[in-house]
Amino acid sequence: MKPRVLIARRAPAAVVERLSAHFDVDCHAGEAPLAPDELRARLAGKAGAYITGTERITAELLDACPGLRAVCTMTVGYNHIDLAACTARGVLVTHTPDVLTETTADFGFALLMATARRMSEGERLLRDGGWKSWAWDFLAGADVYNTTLGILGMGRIGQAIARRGRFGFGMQLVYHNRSRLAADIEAELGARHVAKDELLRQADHLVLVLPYSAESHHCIAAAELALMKPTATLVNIARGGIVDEDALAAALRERRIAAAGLDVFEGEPRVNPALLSLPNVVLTPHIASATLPTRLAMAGLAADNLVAALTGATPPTPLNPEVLSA
Ligand code: 8YV
Repeated sequence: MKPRVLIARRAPAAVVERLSAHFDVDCHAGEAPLAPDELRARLAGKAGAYITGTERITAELLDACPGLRAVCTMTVGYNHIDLAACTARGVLVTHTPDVLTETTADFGFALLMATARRMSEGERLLRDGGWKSWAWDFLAGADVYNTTLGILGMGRIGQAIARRGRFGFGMQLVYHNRSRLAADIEAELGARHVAKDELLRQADHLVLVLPYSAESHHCIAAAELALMKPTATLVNIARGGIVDEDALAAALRERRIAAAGLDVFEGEPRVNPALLSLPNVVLTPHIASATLPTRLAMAGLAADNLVAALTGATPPTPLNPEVLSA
């Protein structure tokens, strides 16, 4: 008998086909994510779960599904999965790093540009018939070229954004990360590691690309925003919960920072109404990795992981490989 797996969100046909060749597949084909109790019911008796960022894997869920052996998420971030609880129960967890790095960095830079140069504001004004004439300071924004790019979280995506800033836009680079980059990478990028407060003070454009955890929850709040330049731009492509959105909305409203570009939100898909009413924030619906080739690559890698995990092979990108050797 083939192992039973759940594909918890609508997935590319090629993925369903590939998984069906190995497993008895239960597909949730609806557009909305399964509610937690539906997810629990559908995962009961399954050996594998193919999930995305909208499915939360908690200790309680794992206890209700003791047959589960692998959780494969089509995301690089894994804050929706209780990794320690999975490891403690011998459940392998995999994610999809690398395949989305450049695409996500492209988007991070696009959001930075759109925010600094007030593109959404300009388009809204034009569509609303508000473009009447020329004025010297009409929609004047912030320069990007030859300014200081600050990056909080210097993993793969942070470094890809840094390369765009340095080699494409002649930017000076400052960053803060738990661990410092190797000296040769710092030298290649011309990146200076600074304390978080210094990063906030120096950046003309600050991009958040750090993982979300209890430690990074609201790590950009009123006190941090107060350190930033009044002309600065803040971009978040990591997770919404990293930023205290009420504090950010207040800072934007009072022009204590110039503008923000947000692709992620604490209660997404709900967006804090305080942000929705502000002109100086560009809002996008969590689409940083959303190109067709990249999403197909992520979906394919998640499928490769699930097939390997349940057929005794070594999954390409495990998060808790210690489960494999146990
Ligand atoms: C995904 C992401 O688009 O991979 C991640 O961690 O945030 C995005 O690439 C999203 O989570 C899709 O499931």
